Amino acid sequence: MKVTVLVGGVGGARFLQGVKAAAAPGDAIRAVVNIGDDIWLHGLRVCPDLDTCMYTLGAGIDPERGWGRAKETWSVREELEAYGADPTWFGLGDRDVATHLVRTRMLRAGYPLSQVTAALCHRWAPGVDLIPASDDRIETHVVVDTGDDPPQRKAIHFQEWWVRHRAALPAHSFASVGRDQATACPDALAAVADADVVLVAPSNPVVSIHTIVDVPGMRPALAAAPGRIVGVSPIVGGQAVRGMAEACLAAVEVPVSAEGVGRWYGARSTGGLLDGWLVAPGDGADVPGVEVREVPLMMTDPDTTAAMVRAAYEVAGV
Ligand code: GDP
Ligand code: FO1
Ligand code: CA
Repeated sequence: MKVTVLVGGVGGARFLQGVKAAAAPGDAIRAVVNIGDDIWLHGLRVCPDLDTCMYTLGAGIDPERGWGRAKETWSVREELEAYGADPTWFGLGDRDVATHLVRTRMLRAGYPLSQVTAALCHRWAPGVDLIPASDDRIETHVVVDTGDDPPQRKAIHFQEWWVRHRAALPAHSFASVGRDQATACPDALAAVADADVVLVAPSNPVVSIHTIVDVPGMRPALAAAPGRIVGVSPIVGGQAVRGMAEACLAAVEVPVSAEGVGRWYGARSTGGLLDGWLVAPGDGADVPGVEVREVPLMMTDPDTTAAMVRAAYEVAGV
């Protein structure tokens, strides 16, 4: 069986562990990964969601933080701070820096991000083909108030909003900078076009999943996908299981509920994304045109997550 999964960072990576645990020998697992969080820092290209997936599946992740490398040290960060080199609010660990050095060198040599990612994955052997949603540069920016009088607005990089301000600055909207000039990665389109089933991980609906679906070329590919598309809610009991997704949903005026997110994704039969939608027990959602099923959605370990994945396969009929 060929399964393709749309994923962001931590939620996506943990879901992929379940997809791997549910796989039969010979199954092909491909992940289309969000690149909207990517950022140039200190001359290095940093791709947090790709790296979170790569390190998690390659057993190199720091499990407490959920991002970056285990057994990390921070000499580079301390030295950069000593120089007063901005931004000091985003920390690159010493081990992690090696990844960004290799990536940046290959990008500068002209390799597309998808090939660079494949080369980095050669070391980590994640067991999943990690495909960036685009080989082009697309970066999420967030429109916020400056706090000045009279009121003014400005757009800041997603990482500045998320990490520096911990999503506490009210967001008015999100913009995918570079999106209009970008095209979907050909491997991502192929992964959707020949999948037996497409899964939408319980990733951040706004800054992970929507950012992927919004890449030019992705929406028509998903609309035409021969396999059924089944999503998993990241909202359980009316709140995000982890992180600050509520602040993102507020900006796009989507209710923080499994039903709210399901309706926002919409039914594929009416121009939306989904054929099926998994919600947690008790979260019963009415999403017109979508088959909704209640199953436990806590990704406590890969085997528990695998049960969730099998339920998605049942809904998909594979
Ligand atoms: P990020 O890029 O690191 O923010 O990670 P993702 O976008 O891939 O996923 C973030 C989302 O994962 C959050 O909105 C959480 O609600 C969701 N999430 C994390 N753990 C779980 C879990 O165990 N179950 C479910 N259903 N969602 C989860
Ligand atoms: N998150 C933080 O809260 N603080 C950091 O200093 C930080 C550094 C960092 C470096 C590499 C990387 O791959 C991820 C990093 N993250 C950090 C996580 C990341 O900024 C966000 O959680 C995601 O982009 C949201 O998905
Ligand atoms: Ca992310």
